[in-house]
Amino acid sequence: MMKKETLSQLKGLAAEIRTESIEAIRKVGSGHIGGSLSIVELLAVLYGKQMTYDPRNPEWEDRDRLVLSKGHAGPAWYSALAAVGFFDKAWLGTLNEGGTRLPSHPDRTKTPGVDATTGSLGQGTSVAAGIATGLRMQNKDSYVYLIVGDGELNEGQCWEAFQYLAHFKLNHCILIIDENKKQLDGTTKEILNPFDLVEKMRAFGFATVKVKGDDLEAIDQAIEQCKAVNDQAVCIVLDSIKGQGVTFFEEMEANHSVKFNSPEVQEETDKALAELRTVKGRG
Ligand SMILES: Cc1ncc(C[n+]2csc(CCOP(=O)(O)OP(=O)(O)O)c2C)c(N)n1
Ligand SMILES: [Mg+2]
Repeated sequence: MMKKETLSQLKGLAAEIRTESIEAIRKVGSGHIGGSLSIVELLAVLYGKQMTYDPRNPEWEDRDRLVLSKGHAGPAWYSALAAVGFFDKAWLGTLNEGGTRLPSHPDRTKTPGVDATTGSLGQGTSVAAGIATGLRMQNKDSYVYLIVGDGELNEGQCWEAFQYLAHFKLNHCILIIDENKKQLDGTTKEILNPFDLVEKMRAFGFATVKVKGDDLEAIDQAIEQCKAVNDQAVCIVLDSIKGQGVTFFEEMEANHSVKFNSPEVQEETDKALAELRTVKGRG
């Protein structure tokens, strides 16, 4: 069981990441709300509890790494990085502007705390496998967390990287598949059925657990479980909701990229932000 105080801190961090993601995307006028919000609780557990890092020294060689292979969820990652002090929160208001340090998709040359440039789906899986290999060759205990979208699994490159991770038992690469059941223009089931991802990953050689994407304690426990495995690759299937945590976005059919151009969207967003402000424990 997680301490009450820790859980409350993580809830607060999640509320902050969710709020900042929505505000940053709204300021740009449109953006990837659905896939950003589905990983908010995961990011809160990673940056609020599980990951080892030093925001004042983002290049610290003993840090854990994160590869956000579904790079279009960059706004959520930036909101998490700002919340824990990698850079000034004011940067979030420059999302995707000309000359920004926070481009819509992550760029490792621009943003403190970003270890891999992503956005072209599939590619982050190989980058993470490479980082995990490098860490093992250097006898480091650091972890690399690899976040992949369920629609992203349409990319064959993912399966090549997974087979490699499984063969070399690279258990310090913790693979998390964000199973929010939707991709760009529909459900994964109707576009290219992924079938049962837990069975599939097990068949691929991974020790696999499935957890609810909004359950902070369960996510934390799943990561602990992964860390206890030492002779097999590891995978968490995150049973999440696209647009997670804001009913209006969860229920919106086309919630991959949302335009903030109608009074209804603006009003509903204001309501959601007001509700999020009531969450205790925010930094
Ligand atoms: C190689 C490549 N093809 C297409 C795209 C355009 N694209 C961006 S997001 C996306 C859908 C991804 O779906 P999923 O992985 O399920 O993301 P999520 O539901 O988490 O937003 C697509 C097709 C891309 N970024 N890269
Ligand atoms: Mg998806």
